[in-house]
Amino acid sequence: MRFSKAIVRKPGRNIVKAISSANLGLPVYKKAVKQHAKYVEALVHCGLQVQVLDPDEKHPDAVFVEDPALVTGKCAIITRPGVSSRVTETESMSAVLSPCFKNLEQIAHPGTIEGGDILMINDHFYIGLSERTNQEGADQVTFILERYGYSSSVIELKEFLHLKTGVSSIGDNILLVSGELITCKAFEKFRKIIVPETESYAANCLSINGKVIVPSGYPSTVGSIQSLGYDTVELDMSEFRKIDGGLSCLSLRY
Ligand code: CIR
Repeated sequence: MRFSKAIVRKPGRNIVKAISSANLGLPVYKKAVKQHAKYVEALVHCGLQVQVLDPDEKHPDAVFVEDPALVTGKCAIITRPGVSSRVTETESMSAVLSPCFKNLEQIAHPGTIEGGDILMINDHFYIGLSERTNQEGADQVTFILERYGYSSSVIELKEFLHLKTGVSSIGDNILLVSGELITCKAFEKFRKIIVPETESYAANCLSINGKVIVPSGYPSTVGSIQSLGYDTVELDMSEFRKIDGGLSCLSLRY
C-alpha cells in the first residue's frame, strides 16, 4: 500500500516516566526531541504529509501513537491499550482521527489490543496475542476488519512486548523476523531476513513507499536489506529504545 499521510506526537518531558523493561537508563528529553524531529524528516523524505501533535504531558508513553489506534485504507479503529497508564490515550487519538476517517470504530471492554500488535500486509492483518492484546480484543478487531473486506489471523507471543517488536514487512513478500518469530508458522510463506539476536531491535523497521527506515547501529540487518536493492534511511533511535519503542511505534501511517 502506498502511504500519503502520517500522524506523530512530539515527546513530552514526561518521557522519563515511560514504561521500560530495557535496562538502558532513562531517556534524555532533549535528545528524544531531536531524534523525533529527524524521524519526522525521514517520513517527509518518504513522501508523507506529516501531522505533528503536541506532547501529551498526562501520558508518558503517548509519543508511541501507533498503539492507541489502527489505521487502514478503509477505516480507523480506536484500540483499548492493555496497560492502565495508556488506556486514556485513546481519547485524544479519537479526536485527532475523527476528521480524517469517515469510518471510525472502537474496541470495547473487556477487549484489549494495541496497534503494535497488528501487522498489516496487503489486505491481511496479523494480530499478536501478548500481555497487551487479549483474545477478545483480537476478536473485536477481526470482526470489524471483516466488515471492511479485510482478513486477519492471530499469532501467540511468548516473549516480545508486541508482534511488531519482532517482525516487519518490507514489501515484495519479504519480512524481517527475529527471536520467537523466526520459526512462526504463519510466516512460512514469506521470504525472510533473519535478524540476529544481537541486532533484534532492528527487526522493527518501517517500509514506506519503497524506502526502508531502519535504526542506526545494526550493520548486518541494514546490509541484508540493502543487498535486496532497497534504499535505506538510518535513524538514531537510542532514546526510544530505552523505553521499549521502535520505529513503527512512533507513527500512524495511511
Ligand atoms: C509501552 O510499554 O507501552 C511503551 N513504553 C513502548 C510502546 C512501544 N510501542 C510499540 O511497539 N508499538
